[in-house]
Amino acid sequence: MPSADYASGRATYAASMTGPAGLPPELSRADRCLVMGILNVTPDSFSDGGRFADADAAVAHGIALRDAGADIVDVGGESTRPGAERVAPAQEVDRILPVVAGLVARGVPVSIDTMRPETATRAVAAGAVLVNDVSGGLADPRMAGTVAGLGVPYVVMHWRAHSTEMATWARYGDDVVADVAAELATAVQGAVRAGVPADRIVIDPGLGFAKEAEHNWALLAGLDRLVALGFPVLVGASRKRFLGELLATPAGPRPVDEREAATAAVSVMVAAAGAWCVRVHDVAATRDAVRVVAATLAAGHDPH
Ligand code: PMM
Repeated sequence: MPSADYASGRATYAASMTGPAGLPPELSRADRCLVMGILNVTPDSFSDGGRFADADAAVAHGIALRDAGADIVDVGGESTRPGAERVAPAQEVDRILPVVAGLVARGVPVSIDTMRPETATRAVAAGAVLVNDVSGGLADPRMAGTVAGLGVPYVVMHWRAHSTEMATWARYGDDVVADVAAELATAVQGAVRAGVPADRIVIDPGLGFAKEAEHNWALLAGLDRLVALGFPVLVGASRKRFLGELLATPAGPRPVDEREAATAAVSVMVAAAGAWCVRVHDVAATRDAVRVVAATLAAGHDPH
């Protein structure tokens, strides 16, 4: 575990941060946690919904994310906020395709955030280099096989149910980390059986998805146990509700756009625990944060 044992930890740390096989060389670095910028091309995402629904505005924002330090920009056309209804498949493709193509044309590495094989296929054909499936293959049984055929890395997130009903699924035993790890292992096995090479798989605890605040905190506290599963780990905490609840005042939860310092704090913790990548809205703060972690861990390497 790399977080506390700085003196002997650097090699382990670098190894745990090694990304999935199959990424372009510029994303295959292992000297710090990578930063994934969030680009929701949706009218209804909880934090940035509606702001980038127009393709030109979305492409401009994706370029701004890259310029602010994002290693990769995650384009999504379907909101997964709690309670969200599903978008029609054709509409999802219509939303993401011009944005993926526009960013790829400008040299921005793009991942596609989708549960649908058709959307993944179209996005990869347009140049996306990674498929980020919040359902970990559970929403569509064809997804893992499709990603296997596309030959790109696959993010398998912990997920139990669609947004309209996920709140009722936020029930775990005494050890939520063990439960999530076991369900992730099952999802990973499904992906491997469908043909995705194990070394192309990334796992993600799915903070906020069928999880109450206490579950999210426990997963952050136990992130080293997920890292120890041996797959690159992606974490998405950015601006999520549990941060707003933590920082609430009598007036209510901390507003969504005032959760950046808390988000950067999470980025520090998970980078120190060996996460491969963090998925955030405010790229600049987290980019600085992961560099601080990397410099600290690198300095701890010198034996005296
Ligand atoms: N969270 C959201 C969407 N996509 N993908 C991954 N891999 N991990 C996450 O935690 C995740 C995700 C929801 O947040 P958003 O509405 O800000 O995109």
